[in-house]
Amino acid sequence: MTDDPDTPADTKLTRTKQAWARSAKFLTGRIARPDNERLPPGQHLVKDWPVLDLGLQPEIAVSSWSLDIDGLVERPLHWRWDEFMAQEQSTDVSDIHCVTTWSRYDNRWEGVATRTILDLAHPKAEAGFVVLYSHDGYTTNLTLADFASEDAILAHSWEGRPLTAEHGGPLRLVLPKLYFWKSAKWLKRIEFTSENRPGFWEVRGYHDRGDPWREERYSDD
Ligand SMILES: Nc1nc2c(c(=O)[nH]1)N[C@H]1C(S)=C(S)[C@@H](COP(=O)(O)O)O[C@H]1N2
Ligand SMILES: [Mo]
Repeated sequence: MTDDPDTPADTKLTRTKQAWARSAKFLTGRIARPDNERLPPGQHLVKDWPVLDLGLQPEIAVSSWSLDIDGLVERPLHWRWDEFMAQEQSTDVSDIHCVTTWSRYDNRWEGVATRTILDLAHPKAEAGFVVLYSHDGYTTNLTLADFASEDAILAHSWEGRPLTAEHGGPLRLVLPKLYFWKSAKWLKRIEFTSENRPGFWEVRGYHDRGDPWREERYSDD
């Protein structure tokens, strides 16, 4: 495994989650039929909102915040906070499904839709994948198609309030149709690539895609 040396991978929770991947914990073998229920197989509902991270929660002031959108795009973008906030705003209400088996319904997010980003940055024809980079050293990978999901949003607010630092503020991705590890907190860079580049959890036994309805928790090997 090759990592950024300062990626804080060796916390107790990180070790536990790697062990879960090795033992395929939580796999129920039930695949939900589409639309037959709201809760994906093997999940349970929570009312609070758990915090999951690598053991470190960076505090990023909006005054020093910026976002880079680069790689295989016609128009690379570099936004300071007020430039980001000046982009077309969207709202979406969605459910969270975390691979550690909790789900939380009806979260109202505000931010900039990933489709708005795609319209502005214009990925090149060869761009089939996206890598997200975060301030804590975390990365995660997506296909361009998943990144472009209609309800995917770069969120700065939850339930009408700015996202707290523990939940990834100032800015995180929210991609409701995949397990929540794909929704990078403390987002700083979005890179478009021609090849798939597995991220932090994807190189530690977690599934490349992570569809909760198909229970794509772990990779097969
Ligand atoms: N930058 C960063 N993003 C991250 C993580 C992380 O450790 N660092 N953890 C992921 C995981 S495993 C989950 S379940 C969700 C947790 O988000 P929450 O703490 O807001 O519930 O963030 C995801 N995004
Ligand atoms: Mo998670």
